[in-house]
Amino acid sequence: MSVKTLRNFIGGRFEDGIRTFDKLNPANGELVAHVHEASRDQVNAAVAAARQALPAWAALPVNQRTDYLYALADGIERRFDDFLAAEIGDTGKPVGWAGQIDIPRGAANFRAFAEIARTLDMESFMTDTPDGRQALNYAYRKPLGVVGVISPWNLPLLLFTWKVAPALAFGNTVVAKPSEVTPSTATLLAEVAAEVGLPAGVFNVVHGFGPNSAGEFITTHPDIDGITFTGESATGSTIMKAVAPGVKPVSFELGGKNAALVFEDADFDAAVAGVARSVFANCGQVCLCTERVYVQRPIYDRFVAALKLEAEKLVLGRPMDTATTMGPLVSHEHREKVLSYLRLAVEEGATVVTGGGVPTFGDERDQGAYIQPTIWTGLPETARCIKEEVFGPVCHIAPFDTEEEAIRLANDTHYGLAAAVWTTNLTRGHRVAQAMQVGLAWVNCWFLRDLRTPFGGSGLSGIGREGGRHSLHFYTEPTNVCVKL
Ligand code: NAD
Ligand code: 6OD
Repeated sequence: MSVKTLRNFIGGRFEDGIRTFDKLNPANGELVAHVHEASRDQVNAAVAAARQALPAWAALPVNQRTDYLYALADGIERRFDDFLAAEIGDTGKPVGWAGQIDIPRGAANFRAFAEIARTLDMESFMTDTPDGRQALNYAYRKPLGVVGVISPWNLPLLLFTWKVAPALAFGNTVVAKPSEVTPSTATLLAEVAAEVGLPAGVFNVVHGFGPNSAGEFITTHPDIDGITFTGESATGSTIMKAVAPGVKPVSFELGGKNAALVFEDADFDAAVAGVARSVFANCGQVCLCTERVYVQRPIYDRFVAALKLEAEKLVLGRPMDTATTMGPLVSHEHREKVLSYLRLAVEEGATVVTGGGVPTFGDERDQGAYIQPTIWTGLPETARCIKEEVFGPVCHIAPFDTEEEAIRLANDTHYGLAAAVWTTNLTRGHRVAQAMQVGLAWVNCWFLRDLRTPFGGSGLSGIGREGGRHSLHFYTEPTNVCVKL
């Protein structure tokens, strides 16, 4: 593949930055792109462009505004192969996953929020007045303003558009920074925005890093009205401090250390397949992945053996090979972090059921960031590998005896993003799902999404919910109008 040059998109024009950095393909170490890092002045210019574009964009009739979102969705689909190649080059994820999840969701996010914006109703109340008459109260929703979007590398297009789409649909303008690790699809989206004639300044893309770079320049900018961020909990904490002086609203989707609970009455084969997916999908780099698996004691040994078989069946292949079921981690740097947990688990007393290191291939994949899918047992619940998010294809499996114990173990974490419960007793399924201290609980499934539902976590996993009408809470501000009749 030819090496790309990725530029910033500011006020409707592509611009070089102050310097470039290299983006490497994690599957083979090859150079993918030279990326232009935005300067502070360029971030300022992007914010100014977004501010200038805001009144006209916010005032557009909703059908006209959302027509642009449908055009963006169509544009992604028109250039599906470009997006697919860009996403795979950036992440090394298998073509099957990226082609079925990442790119289609990029388009679906625009359509979903366009539909929600078109069909919005308005909260209203008839109020009795002290003098025996009535008043009409209604909550008129205005866009928040210029929104800063900062996104991570694990589902780059999906998570970038998950924020950009509602922001635009509800009348905001955007300055967005994709992860420096995965800059390609955001740049393609800027090309599509230019192709469909999105008004200049409505959507701006700046490239760069976090501290002392585009990320920090956005979060500390006085003329940004709110920050929506997906990434690590520690980064969320830094951003909270950065926005505190301006008392800016934030929406945070952060890390997780999610539990899968498998009861003895579960459909065994479905549970094994489902947990294999919730542990190893996208090489374990989904915030919803279940790194803690608790299995009821009567089926524990059989389950460990079956999940080991599933892990060993994964095909660690080239991303463009349709037989590949697990690609590399996103970067060598991230592999170093995951490997440090593989070493730590052994120091903490884990039994390594399978995996535990770096595979060798004897070909160009040895230059990639591949890692073996890994299962541990035998760790104490206090171990760091049980408490901290690894964000790789790893899990620890532990037995439990009672439902109460399973709930206590699952909730014994400072995170609160997601949980998956496997049981054929649906009364138990509802009960346990509702007892989970998380934003999202799945029963007999995992990562099954309906974009109208609330998405987000509590505790270290985030602040607020996005999705469907829930996104209104962050992307709009109501003015209550009270009219005496
Ligand atoms: P990260 O926090 O390192 O980076 C995310 C983004 O923040 C990047 O664009 C980065 O450049 C930027 N950034 C970093 N420091 C910054 C700073 N000081 N100021 C402003 N911006 C800054 O996260 P990551 O490693 O890219 O992503 C993996 C993490 O994201 C995992 O913890 C995962 O659980 C989490 N995640 C959560 C969700 C969710 O919905 N809850 C979804 C996906 C990923
Ligand atoms: O499906 C989504 O809308 C979403 N925000 C997924 C996040 C996955 C985390 O890695």
